[in-house]
Amino acid sequence: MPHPLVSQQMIDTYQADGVVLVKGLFADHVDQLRDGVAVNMADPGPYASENKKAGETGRFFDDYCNWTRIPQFRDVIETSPAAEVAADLMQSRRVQMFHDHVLVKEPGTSMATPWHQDGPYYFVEGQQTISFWSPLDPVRQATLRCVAGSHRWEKEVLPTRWVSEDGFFPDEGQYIPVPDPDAEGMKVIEFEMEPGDAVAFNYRTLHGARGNQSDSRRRAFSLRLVGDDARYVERPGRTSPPFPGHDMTPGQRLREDWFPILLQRQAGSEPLT
Ligand SMILES: O=C(O)CCC(=O)C(=O)O
Repeated sequence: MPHPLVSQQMIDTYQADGVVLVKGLFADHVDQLRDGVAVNMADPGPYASENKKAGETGRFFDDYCNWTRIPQFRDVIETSPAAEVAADLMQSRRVQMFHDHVLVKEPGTSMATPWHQDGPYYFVEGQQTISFWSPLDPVRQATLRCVAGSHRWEKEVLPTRWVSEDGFFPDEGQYIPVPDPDAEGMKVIEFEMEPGDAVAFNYRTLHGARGNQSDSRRRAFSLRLVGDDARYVERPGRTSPPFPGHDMTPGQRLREDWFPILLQRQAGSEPLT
């Protein structure tokens, strides 16, 4: 049986569309996550950035890979139902930590999060991947937007730098150009969400978000996990996140001392649907 937050229909939707809403995934952890975001913003890590193009208003802060130093994040990762839900949606026996990401758009932030797939920035290959994007404030217009079925596209979308819009890697040949899903009539899935709800999406799902023109903050916590078929893959340059000194080789599972196993279901104990 899947976790009570998950239905068979959600599993089917996740597999077919690469995106599904998980109502209340972090509902019991909203205050803890807000505290963690406050700690993170007061004491940013080495990868923190302020995403601002010339002429943009507001503040768009993001930072990642802080769960080992921010106890609130570690506790949520270890005690919330995220790993169980991830196993069900990915149809994976194993769930392994990848990293956390905080994205805050203060009121009046004009900058949109550009359309992108996360996969091409990462050194991870595989279809059993999942990112949980959870707002810590109610979201309407500044919610996450995902293109249904894009996780099955044959070629990856060109990864770019969010502010300069330059290609992220020197070699751009192997990617398709960044589409404009609204103009191109693609099926864009988005939800009005309450704090602690989560959008689950595959690393290859094309997604983006509008700026935050509302008068309240839009704090979001993202948790990235991987499943059975995830393997280390070499990219044409430094990945994001980079994890310097990781020492992994192509085809290897992610090293468990850096990316701990959060859940391992025994064969036969949890019938796959
Ligand atoms: O919060 C946002 O604006 C974008 C989030 C995102 O791109 C992600 O979580 O991968």
